[in-house]
Amino acid sequence: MFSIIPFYNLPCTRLFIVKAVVVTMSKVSIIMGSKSDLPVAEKAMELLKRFGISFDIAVASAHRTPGRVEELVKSSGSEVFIAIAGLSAALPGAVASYTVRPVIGVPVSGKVNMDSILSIVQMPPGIPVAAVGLDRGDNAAVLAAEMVAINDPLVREKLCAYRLEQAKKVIADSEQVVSDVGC
Ligand code: RP5
Repeated sequence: MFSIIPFYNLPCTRLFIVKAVVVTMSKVSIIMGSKSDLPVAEKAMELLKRFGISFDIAVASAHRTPGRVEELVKSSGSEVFIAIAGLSAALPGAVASYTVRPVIGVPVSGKVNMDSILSIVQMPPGIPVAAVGLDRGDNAAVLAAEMVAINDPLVREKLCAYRLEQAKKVIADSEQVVSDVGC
């Protein structure tokens, strides 16, 4: 996306600079509050790859780099955000404050696990964040895929196949348990 900005405006001289605004075109944007959240993001990336969904990833902290969070959200062309954060996990809410696109918050475990869960679940009225369980980057990816699938039949097919695979595993596990127990 390009925007033309009046730079110097004199009667006979009109100069413009063209400011290039890089807009990322991935379907899903993953933002982590810290590099230490990467293991949780990896769970999400693995499933997004499986579903054939393009994504981008960045580190930006709601507290340490609030301006960067705003820039990332406003320059993202993604359909869905996955925001991953621990401790006083303000990141998902901060991301949601800059967009009306859906934001999925992933609380990250630490010494006190309820802190990040409540920070994400307890958003004030009007600025909701969809919360998944502690460290559940995988569920964040599935939920993001379900949102993308609304307009993408290929992703929908892959989600159905994923469901089927899980159901088959439950049946296989059951048969294994019955066989092991010998009844
Ligand atoms: C949060 O604080 C991050 O999302 C991370 O989960 C936690 C710890 O951050 P680091 O001290 O590892 O950078 O903002």
